Amino acid sequence: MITPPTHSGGVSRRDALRLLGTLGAVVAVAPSLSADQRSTASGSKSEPAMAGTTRQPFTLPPLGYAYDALEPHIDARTMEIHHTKHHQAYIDNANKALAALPALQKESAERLMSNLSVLPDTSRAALVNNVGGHLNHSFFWKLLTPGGKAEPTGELAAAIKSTFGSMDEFKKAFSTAAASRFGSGWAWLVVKGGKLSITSTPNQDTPLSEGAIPVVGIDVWEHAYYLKYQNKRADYVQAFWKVVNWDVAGAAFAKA
Ligand code: MN3
Repeated sequence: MITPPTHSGGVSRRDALRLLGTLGAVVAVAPSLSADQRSTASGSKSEPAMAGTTRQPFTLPPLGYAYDALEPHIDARTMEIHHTKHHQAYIDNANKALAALPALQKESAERLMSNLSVLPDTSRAALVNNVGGHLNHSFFWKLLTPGGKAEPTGELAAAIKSTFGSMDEFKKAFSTAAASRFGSGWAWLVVKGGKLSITSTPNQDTPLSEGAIPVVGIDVWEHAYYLKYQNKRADYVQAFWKVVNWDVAGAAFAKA
């Protein structure tokens, strides 16, 4: 069992499940968490890398670097449209869907995506697409950086080596997952069951919904690369390795 990554501050898995059970019954105020616990659970202190502006209403997080900062690997126009149009649209649609669901409005994006069974059937698809889209992109921006380290260090480096044999073998397997995800989606390095593994998800599904915690993720929707790379997704995936923020990945791994 993996504790969902939002529960960084004294909220047990059991409390979280009890809370979500209550939400499932559509009670506006969850009695099992104090206000303090709740703010810690979705708060800004010691958040995992996937957290960010995940409290509602969701807002567009700043990139933390200029749109052209990842050139020539990811071009400025793609970054600007991806951030201000695509990510913003997920946010707007997520907030719109949640406006009709007051019982869920205090929940972080991570918690909603970690517990899909509490979402109403009629809204689940919209929430997975749009809350998931917000969460995935918030993580993705943090995972990119101009001029980062070429490779991970420390515990993540050791875990990659022991799991995949070498950094090269890891990159090869991850790139294959990214290339072979049919249509739109993501490829991921995750921690699941205490172990590193590579997976991919369709659309904006997040590994959190499968009990896995993202460490590295790449957006392989065409909107992420088409202006520069057109049909050459593999070239985009190769370029991605030049701009990975291994410090962020390492912190996500340490947290998981
Ligand atoms: Mn995208």
